[in-house]
Amino acid sequence: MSQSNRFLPYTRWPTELAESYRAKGHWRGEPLTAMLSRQCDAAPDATATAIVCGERSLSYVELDASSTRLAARLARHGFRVGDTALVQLPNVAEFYQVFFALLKVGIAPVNALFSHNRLELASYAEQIRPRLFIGSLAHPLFASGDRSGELLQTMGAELVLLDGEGGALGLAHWLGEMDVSPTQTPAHGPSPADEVAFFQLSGGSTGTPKLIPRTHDDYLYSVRRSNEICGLGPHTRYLCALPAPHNFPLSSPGALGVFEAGGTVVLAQDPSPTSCFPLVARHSVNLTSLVPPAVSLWLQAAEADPSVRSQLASLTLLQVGGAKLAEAVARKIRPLLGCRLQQVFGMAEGLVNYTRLSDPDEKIIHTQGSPMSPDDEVRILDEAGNPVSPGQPGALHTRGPYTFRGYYQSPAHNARVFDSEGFYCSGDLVVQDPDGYLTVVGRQKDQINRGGEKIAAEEVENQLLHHPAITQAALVSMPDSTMGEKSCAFIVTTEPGLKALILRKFLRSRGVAEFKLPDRFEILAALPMTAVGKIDKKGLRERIAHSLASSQADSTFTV
Ligand code: OOB
Repeated sequence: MSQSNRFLPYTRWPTELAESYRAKGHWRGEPLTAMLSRQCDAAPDATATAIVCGERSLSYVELDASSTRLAARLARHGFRVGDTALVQLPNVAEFYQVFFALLKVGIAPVNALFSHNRLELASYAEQIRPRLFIGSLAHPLFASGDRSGELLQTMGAELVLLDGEGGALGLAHWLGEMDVSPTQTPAHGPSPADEVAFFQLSGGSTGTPKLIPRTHDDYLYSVRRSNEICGLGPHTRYLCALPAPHNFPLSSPGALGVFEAGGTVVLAQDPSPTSCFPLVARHSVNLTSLVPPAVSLWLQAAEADPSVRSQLASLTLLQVGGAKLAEAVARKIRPLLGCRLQQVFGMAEGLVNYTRLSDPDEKIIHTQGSPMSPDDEVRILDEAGNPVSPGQPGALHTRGPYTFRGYYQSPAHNARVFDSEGFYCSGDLVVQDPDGYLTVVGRQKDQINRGGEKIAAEEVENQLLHHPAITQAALVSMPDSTMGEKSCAFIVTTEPGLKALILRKFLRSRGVAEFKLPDRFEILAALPMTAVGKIDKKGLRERIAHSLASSQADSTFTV
């Protein structure tokens, strides 16, 4: 097979737009791995720390060399450009070592979140048919180290490397020192800059989690532009407390922004104050990104014990995104945490909006920022597809130099979410102010945003319908003071005594991730329908919101 046939298929930008993005210098024909070589070439003996992970720290030279060793071993093993990998690692240095190694060979990974379970991994594997799986013994699915499990068998990967395992199939061995110089090993990637570098994960609104092909060109541009807006440099000490593969902590500007700028990424296991505050203090962290529920926890901790605030003295900028930040919470950030706020409204599909560092406080508190690129095109449309009047809410449609043009191998879904001009409809309802700043006011897509973690209603409904006693199911959001939204499953059942506990156990047994388990169940005799015969989810949302507000829990609640 010729080399060019091995590139992964993806929906390309039309030639004219692609050329204009090149002409403007957005797309530079550089692979994402260039950020490492740049740091190492600039200072070949550099001992500057790229990553701090627990008691370990990795210099740029070590990060580059270890990823080259893994890449060389994979290439020797027969891996090459156009292969795919499924990776699931927690917030550890190995996540980045593996990411760069795969890019160096030209293997495109799907980086599953650590909270993902059997169902998500199986679905990703089915879509990309990975030749390689890299997981962790720290995950319950692989804790036993037993490689004969059904998931690994059905995944069909030729090579399975586990972090935490000793021996020849342990990830540590593949990253470790080599007997030959990596340069003596067979030539390998990376793939050309306008080909797929890796897949981002869609928050999803359909039954199957969708994959987003991201090219080197588009992703690196988003990182560089994010760095300009957020002011990253070698001085940046970034705390990565959200799941490392997520688009926000990976590229907005996230860890890749830090590597591009020559700063330091400090890894946290989770965004709780107990994990993060000591790390901020110990490593003089000056930047981090959080989802709103984590911000609330930080504020509570600072309010409860003002002395912990001294631990945050080095923090100058807190980015908040992933879900809507309540104004009241936003106002407390500067007085209680002593740092500035930046709102970030982004999506794994592309478009990222930032409030700017120089914006007046009111703009930062009230809006979710404006598109980062002058070449982001945004249209706000009413239900008939016409532009709304200024200041009116409408559906966000966008295209641009780092917004994808199609989910991986999903023609039917793509036909629904892209218009004829290639604008992607994000499913968000927004208002745009005269300066182009967006405020998120609602959502069209059938998704629950549980404090930044996205749940596709249809996926959970399909799983519930596998239960023999459930005849109908509808998952909707319900308001929650800490998470913003939680999920409520309305079900119709032939077994009136069915308990929430049993249903959650059932979903878990089917491999549904913990964060997708409905927070509440309600049994109804029948689901309400709209005039056109669809389940009336708006009605269900109002019903649960009303019951919660009046605290008159309906006797049909099974929780
Ligand atoms: C980020 O990416 P995803 O792919 O997990 O989720 C995207 C969706 C958006 O379409 C929107 O519905 C929601 O999450 N969202 C926000 C928001 N940021 C994201 N809703 C309200 N306010 C915000 N600030 O969540 C993501 C990707 C890159 C940077 C930041 C967030």
